[in-house]
Amino acid sequence: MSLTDFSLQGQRHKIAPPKRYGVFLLNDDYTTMDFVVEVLMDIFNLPESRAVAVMLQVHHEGKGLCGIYTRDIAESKQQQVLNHAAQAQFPLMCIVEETE
Ligand code: TYC
Repeated sequence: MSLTDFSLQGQRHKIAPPKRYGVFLLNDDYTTMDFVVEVLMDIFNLPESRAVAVMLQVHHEGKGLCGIYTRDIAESKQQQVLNHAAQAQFPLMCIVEETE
């Protein structure tokens, strides 16, 4: 990962860009397709066509990427998904993984 050089009050500094984290949905047999599409549109701001494509990828392949964010945002999105699913009594699982 490339470092950015900058100087502050006459001193040189290097900062690394923040690590990026992928938020993924996992498949299950109970959560409805409509609910997953709604989550992808409302929480991950995907247009309906992309939301349907990601939902079908999860349904067929077991896992699908919803978005890539800094750690705080990724964990906040994950929590929003888990809260929304619990409220609707669906077992939808959402995980966060550091990207390479
Ligand atoms: N497999 C679910 C069904 O057939 C749909 C589904 C898709 C569930 C994606 C979870 O992350 C998921 N109703």
